[in-house]
Amino acid sequence: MPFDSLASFLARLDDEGELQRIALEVDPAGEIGAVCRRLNLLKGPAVLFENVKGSRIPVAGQLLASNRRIAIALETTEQDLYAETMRRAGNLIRPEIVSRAPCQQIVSTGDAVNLDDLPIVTNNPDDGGRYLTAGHVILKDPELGYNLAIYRMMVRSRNELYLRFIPNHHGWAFLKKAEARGSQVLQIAVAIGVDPAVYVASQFEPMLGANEMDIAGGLRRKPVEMVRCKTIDCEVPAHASIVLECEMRIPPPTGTEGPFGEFLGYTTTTVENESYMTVKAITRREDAIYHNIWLGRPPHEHLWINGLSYGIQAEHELKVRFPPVKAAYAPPSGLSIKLVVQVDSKTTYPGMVKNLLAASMWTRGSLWKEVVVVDDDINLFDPEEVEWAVLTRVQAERDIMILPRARGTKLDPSSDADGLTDKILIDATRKKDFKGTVAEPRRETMDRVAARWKDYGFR
Ligand SMILES: Cc1cc2nc3c(=O)[nH]c(=O)nc-3n(C[C@H](O)[C@H](O)[C@H](O)COP(=O)(O)O)c2cc1C
Ligand SMILES: [Mn+2]
Repeated sequence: MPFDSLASFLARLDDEGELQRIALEVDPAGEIGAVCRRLNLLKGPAVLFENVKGSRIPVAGQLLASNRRIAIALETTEQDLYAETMRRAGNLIRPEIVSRAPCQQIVSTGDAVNLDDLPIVTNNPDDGGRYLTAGHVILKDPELGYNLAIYRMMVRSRNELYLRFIPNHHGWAFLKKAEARGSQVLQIAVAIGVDPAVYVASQFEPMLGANEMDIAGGLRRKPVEMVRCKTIDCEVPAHASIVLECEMRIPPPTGTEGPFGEFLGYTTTTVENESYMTVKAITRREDAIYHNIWLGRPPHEHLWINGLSYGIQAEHELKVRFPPVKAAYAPPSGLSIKLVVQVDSKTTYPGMVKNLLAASMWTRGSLWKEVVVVDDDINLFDPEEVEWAVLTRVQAERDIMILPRARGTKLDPSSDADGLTDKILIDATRKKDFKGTVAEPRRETMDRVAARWKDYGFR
Protein backbone atom coordinates (compact mmCIF):
# COMPACT_ATOMS: atom_id res chain seq x y z
CA MET A 1 0.00 0.00 0.00
CA PRO A 2 1.41 3.37 -0.94
CA PHE A 3 1.74 6.00 1.78
CA ASP A 4 -1.18 8.39 1.71
CA SER A 5 0.33 10.99 3.98
CA LEU A 6 3.56 12.35 5.37
CA ALA A 7 2.61 10.91 8.79
CA SER A 8 2.32 7.34 7.49
CA PHE A 9 5.67 7.68 5.69
CA LEU A 10 7.31 8.97 8.89
CA ALA A 11 5.90 5.97 10.79
CA ARG A 12 7.56 3.63 8.26
CA LEU A 13 10.86 5.51 8.43
CA ASP A 14 10.70 5.08 12.19
CA ASP A 15 10.19 1.29 11.82
CA GLU A 16 13.15 1.13 9.46
CA GLY A 17 15.44 3.00 11.89
CA GLU A 18 15.54 5.95 9.49
CA LEU A 19 13.91 8.61 11.70
CA GLN A 20 15.19 10.54 14.70
CA ARG A 21 12.49 12.23 16.78
CA ILE A 22 13.79 15.29 18.63
CA ALA A 23 11.79 16.26 21.74
CA LEU A 24 14.10 19.09 22.83
CA GLU A 25 12.90 22.58 21.89
CA VAL A 26 14.68 23.86 18.77
CA ASP A 27 14.89 27.29 17.16
CA PRO A 28 13.62 27.46 13.55
CA ALA A 29 15.95 30.42 12.92
CA GLY A 30 19.36 28.77 12.69
CA GLU A 31 19.28 25.67 14.86
CA ILE A 32 17.14 23.47 12.59
CA GLY A 33 19.39 24.36 9.63
CA ALA A 34 22.52 23.47 11.59
CA VAL A 35 21.10 20.09 12.66
CA CYS A 36 20.25 19.33 9.01
CA ARG A 37 23.71 20.39 7.77
CA ARG A 38 25.28 18.07 10.35
CA LEU A 39 22.96 15.23 9.36
CA ASN A 40 24.00 15.68 5.72
CA LEU A 41 27.67 15.48 6.69
CA LEU A 42 27.05 12.37 8.85
CA LYS A 43 24.70 10.75 6.28
CA GLY A 44 22.20 10.62 9.13
CA PRO A 45 18.49 9.77 9.30
CA ALA A 46 15.38 11.86 8.65
CA VAL A 47 14.29 14.04 11.58
CA LEU A 48 11.09 15.13 13.23
CA PHE A 49 11.49 18.24 15.39
CA GLU A 50 8.56 17.75 17.74
CA ASN A 51 9.01 20.95 19.71
CA VAL A 52 9.72 24.00 17.60
CA LYS A 53 9.98 27.40 19.25
CA GLY A 54 7.04 29.66 18.42
CA SER A 55 4.70 27.06 16.90
CA ARG A 56 2.66 24.06 17.96
CA ILE A 57 3.31 22.31 14.64
CA PRO A 58 6.26 19.86 14.40
CA VAL A 59 8.79 20.10 11.55
CA ALA A 60 10.00 17.14 9.47
CA GLY A 61 13.28 17.30 7.56
CA GLN A 62 15.88 15.28 5.65
CA LEU A 63 13.07 13.03 4.41
CA LEU A 64 14.61 11.81 1.15
CA ALA A 65 18.29 12.57 1.69
CA SER A 66 19.45 9.11 0.59
CA ASN A 67 18.54 6.55 -2.04
CA ARG A 68 17.60 4.17 0.77
CA ARG A 69 14.90 6.56 2.00
CA ILE A 70 13.70 7.31 -1.54
CA ALA A 71 13.41 3.54 -2.07
CA ILE A 72 11.36 3.22 1.14
CA ALA A 73 9.18 6.13 0.00
CA LEU A 74 8.42 4.38 -3.29
CA GLU A 75 8.21 0.93 -1.71
CA THR A 76 11.01 -0.59 -3.69
CA THR A 77 14.62 -1.56 -3.02
CA GLU A 78 17.67 0.62 -3.49
CA GLN A 79 18.82 -1.79 -6.19
CA ASP A 80 15.63 -1.53 -8.19
CA LEU A 81 15.01 2.15 -7.47
CA TYR A 82 16.14 3.54 -10.80
CA ALA A 83 14.51 1.01 -13.12
CA GLU A 84 11.33 0.90 -11.06
CA THR A 85 11.00 4.70 -10.94
CA MET A 86 11.60 4.84 -14.70
CA ARG A 87 8.89 2.26 -15.32
CA ARG A 88 6.31 3.77 -12.99
CA ALA A 89 6.90 7.37 -14.10
CA GLY A 90 5.83 6.29 -17.58
CA ASN A 91 2.62 4.73 -16.34
CA LEU A 92 0.47 7.80 -15.74
CA ILE A 93 -2.45 7.53 -13.31
CA ARG A 94 -4.83 10.47 -13.02
CA PRO A 95 -5.84 11.86 -9.64
CA GLU A 96 -9.19 11.11 -8.05
CA ILE A 97 -11.31 13.97 -6.74
CA VAL A 98 -12.78 13.43 -3.27
CA SER A 99 -15.23 15.64 -1.40
CA ARG A 100 -13.95 15.45 2.18
CA ALA A 101 -10.33 15.78 3.13
CA PRO A 102 -8.09 15.77 6.21
CA CYS A 103 -6.23 18.82 4.85
CA GLN A 104 -9.37 20.89 5.44
CA GLN A 105 -10.06 19.93 9.06
CA ILE A 106 -9.09 23.45 10.19
CA VAL A 107 -9.85 26.38 7.89
CA SER A 108 -8.67 29.98 8.37
CA THR A 109 -9.69 32.71 5.95
CA GLY A 110 -9.53 36.51 5.75
CA ASP A 111 -8.02 38.19 8.81
CA ALA A 112 -7.50 34.81 10.47
CA VAL A 113 -4.82 33.96 7.89
CA ASN A 114 -1.47 34.18 9.63
CA LEU A 115 1.69 32.59 8.25
CA ASP A 116 3.32 33.24 11.64
CA ASP A 117 1.30 30.28 12.98
CA LEU A 118 3.51 28.00 10.87
CA PRO A 119 7.03 26.98 11.93
CA ILE A 120 8.66 28.48 8.82
CA VAL A 121 12.40 27.99 8.96
CA THR A 122 15.33 30.28 8.23
CA ASN A 123 17.68 27.64 6.84
CA ASN A 124 20.90 29.63 6.50
CA PRO A 125 22.16 32.71 8.35
CA ASP A 126 22.35 35.00 5.29
CA ASP A 127 18.82 34.20 4.08
CA GLY A 128 16.77 37.38 3.76
CA GLY A 129 13.85 35.90 5.64
CA ARG A 130 11.85 32.81 6.39
CA TYR A 131 11.37 30.56 3.37
CA LEU A 132 8.98 27.82 2.44
CA THR A 133 11.30 25.28 0.81
CA ALA A 134 8.88 22.38 0.57
CA GLY A 135 5.81 24.21 -0.68
CA HIS A 136 4.36 22.12 -3.49
CA VAL A 137 2.96 24.71 -5.87
CA ILE A 138 -0.12 23.48 -7.73
CA LEU A 139 -1.45 25.40 -10.72
CA LYS A 140 -4.46 24.57 -12.85
CA ASP A 141 -5.07 25.78 -16.37
CA PRO A 142 -8.03 24.96 -18.63
CA GLU A 143 -5.68 23.98 -21.48
CA LEU A 144 -2.58 22.75 -19.68
CA GLY A 145 -4.13 20.87 -16.77
CA TYR A 146 -2.24 20.78 -13.46
CA ASN A 147 1.36 21.66 -12.78
CA LEU A 148 3.14 20.54 -9.62
CA ALA A 149 6.57 21.86 -8.62
CA ILE A 150 8.45 23.13 -5.60
CA TYR A 151 9.41 26.80 -5.89
CA ARG A 152 11.08 28.83 -3.16
CA MET A 153 8.75 31.25 -1.35
CA MET A 154 9.84 33.96 1.07
CA VAL A 155 7.46 35.30 3.69
CA ARG A 156 6.65 38.97 3.00
CA SER A 157 3.98 39.52 5.65
CA ARG A 158 1.50 37.48 7.68
CA ASN A 159 -0.55 36.88 4.49
CA GLU A 160 1.85 37.51 1.60
CA LEU A 161 4.51 35.32 0.00
CA TYR A 162 7.09 36.02 -2.67
CA LEU A 163 6.99 33.40 -5.40
CA ARG A 164 9.77 33.08 -7.88
CA PHE A 165 8.77 31.89 -11.36
CA ILE A 166 11.75 31.43 -13.68
CA PRO A 167 11.24 31.35 -17.46
CA ASN A 168 12.34 27.77 -18.16
CA HIS A 169 10.10 26.35 -15.43
CA HIS A 170 6.41 25.80 -15.93
CA GLY A 171 4.92 28.19 -13.36
CA TRP A 172 6.04 30.98 -15.65
CA ALA A 173 4.20 29.46 -18.62
CA PHE A 174 1.01 29.14 -16.55
CA LEU A 175 1.27 32.81 -15.56
CA LYS A 176 1.76 33.82 -19.20
CA LYS A 177 -1.25 31.72 -20.29
CA ALA A 178 -3.48 33.37 -17.69
CA GLU A 179 -2.16 36.77 -18.76
CA ALA A 180 -2.85 36.03 -22.46
CA ARG A 181 -6.43 35.07 -21.58
CA GLY A 182 -6.85 38.44 -19.90
CA SER A 183 -7.23 36.99 -16.38
CA GLN A 184 -6.94 39.45 -13.50
CA VAL A 185 -5.40 36.89 -11.16
CA LEU A 186 -3.49 33.61 -11.12
CA GLN A 187 -4.81 31.22 -8.49
CA ILE A 188 -2.11 29.22 -6.79
CA ALA A 189 -2.38 26.40 -4.26
CA VAL A 190 0.57 25.43 -2.08
CA ALA A 191 0.57 22.04 -0.33
CA ILE A 192 3.03 21.35 2.50
CA GLY A 193 3.63 17.93 4.04
CA VAL A 194 2.44 15.61 1.28
CA ASP A 195 2.90 11.91 0.65
CA PRO A 196 6.41 11.11 -0.58
CA ALA A 197 5.36 10.09 -4.11
CA VAL A 198 3.86 13.53 -4.68
CA TYR A 199 7.10 15.03 -3.35
CA VAL A 200 9.23 12.97 -5.77
CA ALA A 201 6.85 13.69 -8.68
CA SER A 202 7.23 17.44 -8.06
CA GLN A 203 10.83 17.07 -9.26
CA PHE A 204 9.91 15.69 -12.68
CA GLU A 205 9.89 18.06 -15.62
CA PRO A 206 7.61 16.51 -18.23
CA MET A 207 6.80 18.51 -21.33
CA LEU A 208 4.42 21.36 -20.68
CA GLY A 209 0.88 20.01 -20.52
CA ALA A 210 1.97 16.62 -19.19
CA ASN A 211 1.06 16.39 -15.59
CA GLU A 212 3.21 15.72 -12.54
CA MET A 213 0.07 14.71 -10.60
CA ASP A 214 -0.38 11.80 -13.02
CA ILE A 215 3.29 10.90 -12.54
CA ALA A 216 2.69 10.93 -8.77
CA GLY A 217 -0.16 8.47 -9.32
CA GLY A 218 2.15 6.31 -11.43
CA LEU A 219 4.91 6.39 -8.82
CA ARG A 220 2.53 5.34 -6.04
CA ARG A 221 0.55 2.97 -8.34
CA LYS A 222 -2.72 4.50 -7.12
CA PRO A 223 -4.43 7.81 -7.91
CA VAL A 224 -3.55 10.77 -5.71
CA GLU A 225 -6.72 11.83 -3.89
CA MET A 226 -7.36 15.53 -4.42
CA VAL A 227 -9.94 17.87 -2.95
CA ARG A 228 -11.22 21.19 -4.22
CA CYS A 229 -9.86 24.24 -2.42
CA LYS A 230 -12.19 26.35 -0.27
CA THR A 231 -11.54 29.77 -1.84
CA ILE A 232 -9.87 29.17 -5.23
CA ASP A 233 -10.55 27.06 -8.31
CA CYS A 234 -7.89 24.40 -7.83
CA GLU A 235 -7.48 20.98 -6.25
CA VAL A 236 -4.84 19.82 -3.74
CA PRO A 237 -3.72 16.47 -2.30
CA ALA A 238 -6.44 15.62 0.22
CA HIS A 239 -4.00 14.20 2.77
CA ALA A 240 -1.61 17.17 2.80
CA SER A 241 -0.71 18.62 6.19
CA ILE A 242 -1.20 22.28 5.30
CA VAL A 243 -2.59 24.08 2.24
CA LEU A 244 -2.19 27.74 1.36
CA GLU A 245 -4.81 29.07 -1.07
CA CYS A 246 -3.27 32.05 -2.83
CA GLU A 247 -3.87 34.62 -5.54
CA MET A 248 -1.33 36.58 -7.55
CA ARG A 249 -2.61 39.71 -9.29
CA ILE A 250 -1.79 40.07 -12.99
CA PRO A 251 0.50 41.85 -13.57
CA PRO A 252 1.98 40.79 -10.23
CA PRO A 253 2.94 43.32 -7.57
CA THR A 254 6.66 43.15 -6.77
CA GLY A 255 9.15 43.78 -4.00
CA THR A 256 12.64 42.80 -2.88
CA GLU A 257 13.21 39.08 -2.30
CA GLY A 258 16.26 37.20 -1.03
CA PRO A 259 19.05 36.57 -0.45
CA PHE A 260 18.66 32.79 -0.25
CA GLY A 261 21.08 29.88 0.21
CA GLU A 262 20.57 27.93 -3.02
CA PHE A 263 21.14 24.34 -4.14
CA LEU A 264 24.62 24.93 -5.58
CA GLY A 265 25.75 25.90 -2.10
CA TYR A 266 25.94 29.67 -2.37
CA THR A 267 23.73 32.52 -1.26
CA THR A 268 22.05 34.43 -4.07
CA THR A 269 21.95 38.20 -4.17
CA THR A 270 18.60 39.87 -3.57
CA VAL A 271 16.08 39.97 -6.40
CA GLU A 272 14.54 43.39 -6.99
CA ASN A 273 11.04 43.29 -8.50
CA GLU A 274 10.15 39.76 -7.40
CA SER A 275 6.44 39.00 -7.65
CA TYR A 276 4.38 38.17 -4.60
CA MET A 277 0.93 36.78 -3.88
CA THR A 278 -1.74 36.99 -1.19
CA VAL A 279 -2.73 34.02 0.96
CA LYS A 280 -6.54 33.91 1.04
CA ALA A 281 -6.91 30.84 3.20
CA ILE A 282 -4.83 28.39 5.22
CA THR A 283 -6.39 24.98 5.63
CA ARG A 284 -4.79 22.17 7.59
CA ARG A 285 -5.04 18.86 9.37
CA GLU A 286 -5.51 18.77 13.12
CA ASP A 287 -2.29 16.74 13.35
CA ALA A 288 -0.38 18.77 10.75
CA ILE A 289 3.35 18.21 10.29
CA TYR A 290 5.26 20.98 8.55
CA HIS A 291 7.93 19.97 6.01
CA ASN A 292 11.20 21.83 5.52
CA ILE A 293 13.93 21.02 3.01
CA TRP A 294 17.33 22.29 4.04
CA LEU A 295 19.50 23.29 1.11
CA GLY A 296 22.83 25.08 0.90
CA ARG A 297 26.38 23.75 0.88
CA PRO A 298 26.29 20.22 -0.61
CA PRO A 299 25.51 17.47 0.09
CA HIS A 300 21.78 17.90 0.67
CA GLU A 301 18.41 16.25 0.10
CA HIS A 302 17.42 18.16 -3.05
CA LEU A 303 20.33 16.56 -4.98
CA TRP A 304 19.26 12.98 -4.20
CA ILE A 305 15.76 13.42 -5.59
CA ASN A 306 16.86 15.45 -8.59
CA GLY A 307 19.61 12.96 -9.39
CA LEU A 308 16.89 10.43 -10.00
CA SER A 309 14.18 12.61 -11.58
CA TYR A 310 16.42 14.64 -13.90
CA GLY A 311 18.42 11.55 -14.91
CA ILE A 312 15.29 9.59 -15.76
CA GLN A 313 13.90 12.52 -17.70
CA ALA A 314 17.11 12.93 -19.72
CA GLU A 315 17.33 9.19 -20.41
CA HIS A 316 13.76 9.16 -21.61
CA GLU A 317 14.35 12.09 -23.96
CA LEU A 318 17.73 10.96 -25.32
CA LYS A 319 16.72 7.35 -25.99
CA VAL A 320 14.21 8.50 -28.56
CA ARG A 321 17.00 9.67 -30.90
CA PHE A 322 19.88 7.52 -29.69
CA PRO A 323 18.81 3.91 -29.14
CA PRO A 324 22.27 2.91 -27.79
CA VAL A 325 21.56 5.06 -24.69
CA LYS A 326 21.03 2.63 -21.81
CA ALA A 327 20.64 4.95 -18.84
CA ALA A 328 21.31 8.44 -17.55
CA TYR A 329 21.87 9.63 -14.01
CA ALA A 330 22.64 12.94 -12.36
CA PRO A 331 24.79 11.86 -9.38
CA PRO A 332 24.14 13.95 -6.25
CA SER A 333 27.83 14.93 -6.18
CA GLY A 334 27.21 16.53 -9.59
CA LEU A 335 24.83 19.05 -7.98
CA SER A 336 22.13 18.19 -10.53
CA ILE A 337 24.06 20.15 -13.19
CA LYS A 338 26.17 17.14 -14.19
CA LEU A 339 24.70 14.30 -16.23
CA VAL A 340 26.25 10.90 -16.80
CA VAL A 341 24.94 8.92 -19.77
CA GLN A 342 25.69 5.25 -20.28
CA VAL A 343 25.69 3.77 -23.77
CA ASP A 344 25.63 0.21 -25.09
CA SER A 345 29.21 -0.28 -26.27
CA LYS A 346 28.12 -2.84 -28.88
CA THR A 347 25.65 -0.63 -30.75
CA THR A 348 27.30 2.80 -30.64
CA TYR A 349 28.62 3.90 -34.01
CA PRO A 350 31.48 6.26 -34.90
CA GLY A 351 30.69 9.88 -34.10
CA MET A 352 27.46 9.08 -32.29
CA VAL A 353 28.73 9.97 -28.84
CA LYS A 354 29.68 13.48 -29.95
CA ASN A 355 26.20 14.02 -31.40
CA LEU A 356 24.69 12.60 -28.23
CA LEU A 357 26.74 15.02 -26.12
CA ALA A 358 25.53 17.93 -28.22
CA ALA A 359 21.91 16.73 -28.05
CA SER A 360 22.10 16.27 -24.27
CA MET A 361 22.15 20.06 -23.98
CA TRP A 362 18.50 20.01 -24.95
CA THR A 363 17.47 18.16 -21.78
CA ARG A 364 17.10 19.58 -18.24
CA GLY A 365 16.13 22.95 -19.71
CA SER A 366 19.73 23.19 -20.99
CA LEU A 367 21.06 23.71 -17.46
CA TRP A 368 23.68 20.93 -17.52
CA LYS A 369 27.19 22.24 -17.01
CA GLU A 370 28.96 18.92 -17.56
CA VAL A 371 27.89 15.79 -19.43
CA VAL A 372 29.94 12.59 -19.46
CA VAL A 373 29.20 9.59 -21.66
CA VAL A 374 30.50 6.22 -20.42
CA ASP A 375 30.49 2.62 -21.63
CA ASP A 376 28.10 0.07 -20.17
CA ASP A 377 30.78 -1.61 -18.05
CA ILE A 378 30.85 1.57 -15.93
CA ASN A 379 28.48 1.81 -12.97
CA LEU A 380 27.00 5.23 -13.59
CA PHE A 381 25.66 5.46 -10.04
CA ASP A 382 29.22 5.43 -8.68
CA PRO A 383 31.08 8.72 -9.22
CA GLU A 384 34.42 6.96 -8.60
CA GLU A 385 33.80 4.59 -11.51
CA VAL A 386 32.91 7.52 -13.74
CA GLU A 387 36.13 9.25 -12.67
CA TRP A 388 38.06 6.05 -13.51
CA ALA A 389 36.58 6.11 -17.00
CA VAL A 390 37.42 9.78 -17.48
CA LEU A 391 41.02 9.26 -16.33
CA THR A 392 41.72 6.15 -18.39
CA ARG A 393 39.55 6.42 -21.52
CA VAL A 394 39.81 10.14 -22.34
CA GLN A 395 42.38 12.07 -24.32
CA ALA A 396 41.44 15.65 -23.60
CA GLU A 397 42.04 17.21 -26.98
CA ARG A 398 40.18 14.50 -28.82
CA ASP A 399 37.40 13.69 -26.35
CA ILE A 400 36.54 16.87 -24.44
CA MET A 401 34.48 19.57 -26.08
CA ILE A 402 33.87 22.95 -24.55
CA LEU A 403 30.72 24.79 -25.46
CA PRO A 404 31.69 28.33 -24.61
CA ARG A 405 29.40 30.98 -23.10
CA ALA A 406 26.15 29.03 -23.31
CA ARG A 407 23.04 29.42 -21.20
CA GLY A 408 23.33 27.80 -17.79
CA THR A 409 22.02 28.46 -14.32
CA LYS A 410 22.52 31.98 -13.02
CA LEU A 411 22.91 30.41 -9.59
CA ASP A 412 26.38 29.19 -10.67
CA PRO A 413 28.61 31.83 -9.06
CA SER A 414 31.26 31.40 -11.75
CA SER A 415 28.83 32.27 -14.55
CA ASP A 416 29.03 35.75 -16.07
CA ALA A 417 26.66 38.63 -15.44
CA ASP A 418 24.16 37.27 -17.98
CA GLY A 419 24.29 33.79 -16.45
CA LEU A 420 26.38 32.44 -19.34
CA THR A 421 28.68 29.55 -18.63
CA ASP A 422 31.05 27.20 -20.47
CA LYS A 423 29.77 23.64 -20.77
CA ILE A 424 32.06 20.62 -20.67
CA LEU A 425 31.14 17.61 -22.81
CA ILE A 426 33.21 14.49 -22.25
CA ASP A 427 33.30 11.32 -24.32
CA ALA A 428 34.68 8.79 -21.81
CA THR A 429 33.91 5.71 -23.89
CA ARG A 430 36.69 3.44 -25.22
CA LYS A 431 37.82 4.48 -28.69
CA LYS A 432 38.91 2.24 -31.55
CA ASP A 433 42.58 2.23 -30.57
CA PHE A 434 41.94 1.71 -26.85
CA LYS A 435 44.39 -0.89 -25.59
CA GLY A 436 43.32 -1.72 -22.03
CA THR A 437 41.80 -4.95 -20.78
CA VAL A 438 40.06 -4.52 -17.43
CA ALA A 439 41.87 -6.42 -14.68
CA GLU A 440 39.35 -8.13 -12.44
CA PRO A 441 38.39 -11.66 -11.37
CA ARG A 442 36.08 -13.62 -13.67
CA ARG A 443 32.33 -13.25 -13.21
CA GLU A 444 31.82 -16.93 -12.23
CA THR A 445 34.52 -16.66 -9.59
CA MET A 446 32.95 -13.48 -8.19
CA ASP A 447 29.55 -15.20 -7.99
CA ARG A 448 31.04 -18.27 -6.32
CA VAL A 449 32.84 -16.13 -3.76
CA ALA A 450 29.66 -14.13 -3.09
CA ALA A 451 27.76 -17.37 -2.44
CA ARG A 452 30.42 -18.46 0.08
CA TRP A 453 30.68 -15.04 1.75
CA LYS A 454 29.20 -16.09 5.10
CA ASP A 455 31.30 -19.27 5.11
CA TYR A 456 34.40 -17.13 5.07
CA GLY A 457 33.13 -15.57 8.28
CA PHE A 458 32.04 -12.23 6.81
CA ARG A 459 28.68 -10.85 7.85
C1 LIG B 1 13.91 22.60 -2.15
C2 LIG B 1 13.66 22.94 -3.59
C3 LIG B 1 13.56 24.26 -3.97
C4 LIG B 1 13.34 24.60 -5.30
N1 LIG B 1 13.22 25.92 -5.63
C5 LIG B 1 12.95 26.26 -6.93
C6 LIG B 1 12.73 27.62 -7.27
O1 LIG B 1 12.75 28.52 -6.43
N2 LIG B 1 12.48 27.92 -8.55
C7 LIG B 1 12.42 26.95 -9.52
O2 LIG B 1 12.17 27.27 -10.66
N3 LIG B 1 12.64 25.63 -9.22
C8 LIG B 1 12.89 25.28 -7.94
N4 LIG B 1 13.08 23.97 -7.61
C9 LIG B 1 13.15 22.96 -8.68
C10 LIG B 1 11.79 22.61 -9.23
O3 LIG B 1 10.91 22.20 -8.21
C11 LIG B 1 11.93 21.44 -10.22
O4 LIG B 1 12.91 21.73 -11.18
C12 LIG B 1 10.62 21.11 -10.90
O5 LIG B 1 10.75 19.89 -11.58
C13 LIG B 1 10.19 22.17 -11.89
O6 LIG B 1 8.95 21.81 -12.43
P1 LIG B 1 8.26 22.61 -13.59
O7 LIG B 1 9.05 22.32 -14.84
O8 LIG B 1 6.87 22.09 -13.64
O9 LIG B 1 8.31 24.07 -13.24
C14 LIG B 1 13.26 23.60 -6.28
C15 LIG B 1 13.36 22.27 -5.89
C16 LIG B 1 13.53 21.92 -4.57
C17 LIG B 1 13.60 20.47 -4.17
MN1 LIG C 1 5.74 20.93 -15.03
